[in-house]
Amino acid sequence: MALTYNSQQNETIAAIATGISESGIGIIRISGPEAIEVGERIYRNRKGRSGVRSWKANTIHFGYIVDPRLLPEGEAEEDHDNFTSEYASAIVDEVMISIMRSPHSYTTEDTIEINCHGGVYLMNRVLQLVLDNGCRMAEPGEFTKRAFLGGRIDLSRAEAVMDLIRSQNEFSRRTSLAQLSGSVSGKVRELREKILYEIAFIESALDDPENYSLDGYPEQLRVKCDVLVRELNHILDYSKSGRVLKEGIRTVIVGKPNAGKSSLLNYLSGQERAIVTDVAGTTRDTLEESVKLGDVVLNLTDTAGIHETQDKVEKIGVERAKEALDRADLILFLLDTSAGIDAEDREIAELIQRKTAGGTHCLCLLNKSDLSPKMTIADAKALFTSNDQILTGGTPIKFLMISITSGEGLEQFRHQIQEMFHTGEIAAKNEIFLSSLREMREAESARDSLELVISSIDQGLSEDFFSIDLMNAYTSLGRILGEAVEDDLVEEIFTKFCLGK
Ligand SMILES: Nc1nc2c(ncn2[C@@H]2O[C@H](COP(=O)(O)OP(=O)(O)OP(=O)(O)O)[C@@H](O)[C@H]2O)c(=O)[nH]1
Ligand SMILES: [Mg+2]
Repeated sequence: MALTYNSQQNETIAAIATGISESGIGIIRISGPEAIEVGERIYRNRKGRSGVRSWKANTIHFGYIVDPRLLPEGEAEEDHDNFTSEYASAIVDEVMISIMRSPHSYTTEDTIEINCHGGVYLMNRVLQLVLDNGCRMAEPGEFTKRAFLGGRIDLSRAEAVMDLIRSQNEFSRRTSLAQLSGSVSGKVRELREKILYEIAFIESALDDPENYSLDGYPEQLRVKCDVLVRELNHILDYSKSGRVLKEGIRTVIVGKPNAGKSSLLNYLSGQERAIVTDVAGTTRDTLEESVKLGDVVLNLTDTAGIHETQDKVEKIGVERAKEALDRADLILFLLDTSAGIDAEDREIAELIQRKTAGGTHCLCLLNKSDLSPKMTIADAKALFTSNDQILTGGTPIKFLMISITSGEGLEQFRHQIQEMFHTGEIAAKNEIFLSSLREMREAESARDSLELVISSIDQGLSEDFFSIDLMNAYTSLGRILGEAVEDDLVEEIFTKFCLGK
């Protein structure tokens, strides 16, 4: 591992490890080489003795936090029969203190945890005493950073700790726990080992051609790289769905004026959130609302109908609609079947195709099926197939007849979304996926490097070309685990942690 302990590691740090609120109990955590000394200075038992230094690891002790400045010198050396009444003014709180000794603690350093009474004032007072007696305030995430630097957890698990603390629903709690247990790390390690084996094989063969033959090797390597690329793509696919489950699907409703966009938003949110009228151009600004749909949350944006307009306010609305379209994971494209397809629909379809070509999902909803329809699903499909080359490689668009008024097709609509993001699948299957964008970027770059190996093989290039890209793939995957990462990346990740963790 490229990282080693730096000077900062020699400092002892402290922070309130529980939330700062009017709770029944709060924990102050102290970690580092001076932790036990700090405890020695500010802890006294019923008889007024300290003795933290002699405590066994993993034990917990009742006693008092005292302000040593208010006690006479040497008082801790002897028993006091009435310590609590005699020195009442020096006692700050009645506590339980636990001790963990290096390397058997979360940070791998000596650690003291003071369980004091909760309450903002009291906890801050105890913390201040701790800081006055030999340590400094911990930075956000610094305890977990030390756990990582001490080699106790890898980066993937460190990030899982942060996610776990922040998790807001059952799914995200479960996946963070899975990541914490090392399932992601395990998979990434497995892929890395396979790559390393190939690097080692090529190196050996180049060094010692008599014992290792490269005859027929490129073909074998190609098959192996193919499998690795597929595995990484699979993980990436699920990772995107996983993010969607955790954070919700950024969904934009687009369509020309009067198609029924606001009606759809109201239907999904179960309330009259947006104004609906038969006047084209009712919605002039974007409007947001989160709704739960089975397993997933849709972060919906209703937009102003996209069309050519001279109206100043409407123009801004149309611009905003286009911006929302750019950011979306899912586009709900509404067509008004009672009106028939026109130039405005074509213009929107073109904007959408650019997005689906880049992997954005799109569901085309042919609304108002209760009225006499002037278009079919085939007509709607024709909006897109006119421009075949953009479609290649993109996400296929799905089509559905619905009526918000009569409810036709709305059940299928819900189903379709779950299917598109295969959310039911991952929630049920305990699939492995990368939960942070950082990890996904690294996995993508590993996949790209492996694809370069394949193309070098196809071009008949020599073996040393393979090694370079294999090494890059190996390094990228290593970064997911935090091996050989630059210091500032570590800095960036850990400052995202909550204080005291
Ligand atoms: N018959 C019928 N009418 C519908 C349906 N969905 C929406 N409408 C009506 O269509 C009109 C326009 O609906 P909105 O939801 O305001 O349409 P919009 O796309 O938000 O329109 P703008 O905000 O102007 O861009 C309203 O009168 C709705 O009641 C449907 O499924 N069937
Ligand atoms: Mg509207």
